[in-house]
Amino acid sequence: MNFTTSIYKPLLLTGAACCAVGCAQKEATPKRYNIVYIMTDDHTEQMISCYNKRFAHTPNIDRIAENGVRFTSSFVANSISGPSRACLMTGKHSHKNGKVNNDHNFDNDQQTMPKLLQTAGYQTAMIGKWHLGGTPQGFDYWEILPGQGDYYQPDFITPNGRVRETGYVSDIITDKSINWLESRQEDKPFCLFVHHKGPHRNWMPKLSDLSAYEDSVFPLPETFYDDYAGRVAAQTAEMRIASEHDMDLVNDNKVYTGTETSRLSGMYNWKDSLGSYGRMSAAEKEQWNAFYGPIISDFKARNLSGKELAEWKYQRYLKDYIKTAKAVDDNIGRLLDYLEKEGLMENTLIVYTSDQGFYMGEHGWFDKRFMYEESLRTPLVMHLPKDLKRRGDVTEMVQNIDHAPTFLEIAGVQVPQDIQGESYLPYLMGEKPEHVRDAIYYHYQEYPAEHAVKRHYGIRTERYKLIHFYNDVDEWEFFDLQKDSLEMNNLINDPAYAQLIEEHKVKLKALQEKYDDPIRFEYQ
Ligand code: SGN
Ligand code: CA
Repeated sequence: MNFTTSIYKPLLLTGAACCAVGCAQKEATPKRYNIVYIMTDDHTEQMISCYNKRFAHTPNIDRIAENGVRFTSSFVANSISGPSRACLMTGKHSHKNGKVNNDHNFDNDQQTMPKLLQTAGYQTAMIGKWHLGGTPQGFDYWEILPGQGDYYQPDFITPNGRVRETGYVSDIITDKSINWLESRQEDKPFCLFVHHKGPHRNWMPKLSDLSAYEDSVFPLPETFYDDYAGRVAAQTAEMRIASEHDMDLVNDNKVYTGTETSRLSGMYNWKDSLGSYGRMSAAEKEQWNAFYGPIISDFKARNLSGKELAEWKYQRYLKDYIKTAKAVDDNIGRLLDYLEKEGLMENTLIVYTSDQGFYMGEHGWFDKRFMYEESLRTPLVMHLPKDLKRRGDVTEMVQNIDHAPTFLEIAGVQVPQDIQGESYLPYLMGEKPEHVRDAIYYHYQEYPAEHAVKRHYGIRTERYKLIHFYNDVDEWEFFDLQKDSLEMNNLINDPAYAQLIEEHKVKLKALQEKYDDPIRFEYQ
């Protein structure tokens, strides 16, 4: 499949684009919309009210979707931060861009979408969580968090060195984004990447949000007490809320009075002045402790164990997570207000997404990594410029490798042949692309590592999912998502599905070949 030809055509037909690079004739006027790409860290569909109203209220993310589109089948190619960001930047699967796990270095010298936009005359800026290592390239302006960054008094790495800011990270990232918009050249289109830290672990809310959602009692997911029968890799994963090893009372549930110790150290060592708690000012710590103090006393007095303890941790986890996400949503509102005030809504594509989905107690878990729905999915909603007519739900399958070719098309840049993603611009224009995917490919490789999720690859079609866990195991899983949306019933040995499983293995092999993944299975 030649993606470039197939996806480039619809835009040319509307007369909206002409290649800005290497094109002799400019017959058509490129629209060259501005792009504001907002990405959070670990924010999952279940916790966004335009996807699911049971838990959290996210009025500003909903506001983006209201006048635009909501993708209902949006997936990542590798459910972990660094690799997901590399997929965004390159439009390629992890094995092609080289960033296969969080530890691996990203080669910043390679072709990236921001570089191509910059060459085509876009002003580009990257503010917030980078998580690719090295020095960002292709941006006129950048200020990035070191590693995971911190919630309070975060450091930023800038071209001029490292600076420590005062305040809460989501507010600061938004201030920096608005400041950059204020100072940009108004006669050129721009692409701004706003990459929030929130709501990443260890879910530290902003002080003014501490009391939000305190009266809520969240329903337990149906699969909270999953016994992982028939799913071998799930049995050994270390991401259980109920486990004191996996979800730590001190680091994660804030049960800290000054004497408790935690297995988790480094930046989350609360005693360390560089740790996330240690970074708070004395006044901030006082407010923090005044809030958590009574919760901790009550918890200690109840001496919980077993299911009661697991459910207490679940309730505290959801509260802290949702409060942390609230600060992000409030700040998205602030950014939208600014864009509205500046009259930028009509010619700007505003994308809201996350680097992957997350478990909010489903299968008893937190974290991500698995190819199961909660973490394979990632929220994706967009406000569209006036001339992009589509509204409502886009149900076709899209993946995070698709942003790069889409943004390039919008900028009128010829999409390079080696980009593996497919532009979703035709959907935004209310058209059908020439090629509609019937399957997405996934490959996760961070093992052995924290949370102990085995390496695996697989495909998801509209109705089915085939996964192969490999490396130190050799386990296949097959799910019928229509009959078993919670993925509890592995059908790999069910004779009734044998034919379908064979067909999916053929399809998986074909995609591994098409994407040229060097790690493939031998089909016999
Ligand atoms: C940290 C977290 C993990 C998380 C990874 C990757 N541990 O190591 O729970 O899976 O980041 O997250 S913590 O104790 O340091 O919080 S990612 O989103 O950046 O990939
Ligand atoms: Ca993440």
